[in-house]
Amino acid sequence: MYRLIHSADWQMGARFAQFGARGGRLREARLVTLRRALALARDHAADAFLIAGDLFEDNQVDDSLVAAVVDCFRAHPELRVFLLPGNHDPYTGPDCVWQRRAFLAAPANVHVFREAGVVELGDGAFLLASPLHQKLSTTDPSLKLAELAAGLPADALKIGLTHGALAIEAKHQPNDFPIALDAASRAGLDYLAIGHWHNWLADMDGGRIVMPGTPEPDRFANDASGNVALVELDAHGRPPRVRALPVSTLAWRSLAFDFLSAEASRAGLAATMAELAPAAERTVLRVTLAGTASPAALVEVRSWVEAALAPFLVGQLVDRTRVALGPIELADLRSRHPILAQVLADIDRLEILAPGQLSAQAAPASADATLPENVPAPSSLTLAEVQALLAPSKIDLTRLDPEFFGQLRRLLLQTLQEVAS
Ligand SMILES: [Mn+2]
Repeated sequence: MYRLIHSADWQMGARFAQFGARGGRLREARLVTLRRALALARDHAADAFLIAGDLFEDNQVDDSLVAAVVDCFRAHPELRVFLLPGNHDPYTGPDCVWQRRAFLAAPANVHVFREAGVVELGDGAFLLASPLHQKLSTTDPSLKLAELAAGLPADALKIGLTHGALAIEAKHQPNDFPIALDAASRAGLDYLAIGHWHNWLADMDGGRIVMPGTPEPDRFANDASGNVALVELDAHGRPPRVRALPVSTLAWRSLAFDFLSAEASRAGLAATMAELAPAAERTVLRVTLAGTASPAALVEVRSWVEAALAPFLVGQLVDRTRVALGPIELADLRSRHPILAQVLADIDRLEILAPGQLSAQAAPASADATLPENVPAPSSLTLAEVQALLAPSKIDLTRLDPEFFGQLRRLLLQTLQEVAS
């Protein structure tokens, strides 16, 4: 029997720019995960450790990171490690990551497939690899494996290794290295280890094509990532036994606070965050604020959420609220800052006129309805007036989304508070 660990899409060096300086913590976690996966390979007495492309985020990653990754492999001399250049880290010649000093001086257990080729694994088993040499191509990289397989004994156990999108109708780009859905059986392979997509996918071509997904989650939406595949192969022609082994270091969680039900939101959020607290150092947590809030309520909730996020490895606050003044605040603003009040009313009108938001047409009158009678209601802009106003600055009304209007209101009200204090 031949036993291997198959992984892909580590994307070491991924920047996670959306988390600013804290992105470094996510990069470090990936090395921890790689060490864990290698230790699992040892514990399961695997004969080989395959990385089916995109070990690195790109060919420009730091030398120190490349050295740290090679050191992970060096710590397991008992394990044969086979690395395949993918579309993120294609083998493109002297300047690519695979030609760095750390790889040119790599230990004997590390094998990089710079070109397509076959390695004899022993016991009549062969590993056939088709690496990528560019970032995009309409050619199926598994065709190369069929060519290589044709030169091997028909009854030999054959394991393929390549990288690309599964050619599922309407689910892939034509230039994304489309791999035929029968690529393994077509080439006479007993197992085809591929990488590219980030969720676990193991039911193609009679279970002979496996995409293990990224071993470390990289977005809030990934629901089937965080694994490597443990694969057991008995003999040529026998179906592989494949099992997902969880290896991820970090968990990504996304929570919400809605001002529509502020009290229930706060209680629910507090309870969930308390549940997550013991694993705070291993959790990437996003809290999205939604609904309509007064400036004072928003400041209070923001500071509460920010404090609650502090213990987490990465805490991200996404503010999608709409700032609204209550009747008394609005009346006060109109008497003391009539021009600003008019600007805010114009922003409300603009948002209503922005296409896609016409359903809110009826909404704006509500604030005015509760106004004291002695406060004059602002006049409303017409669509023609708005278009005439925006035309000279070439602003396209359709490009102004709710987030833009939210930021605009916050900025104005913030400035007002700063000026007032
Ligand atoms: Mn890829």
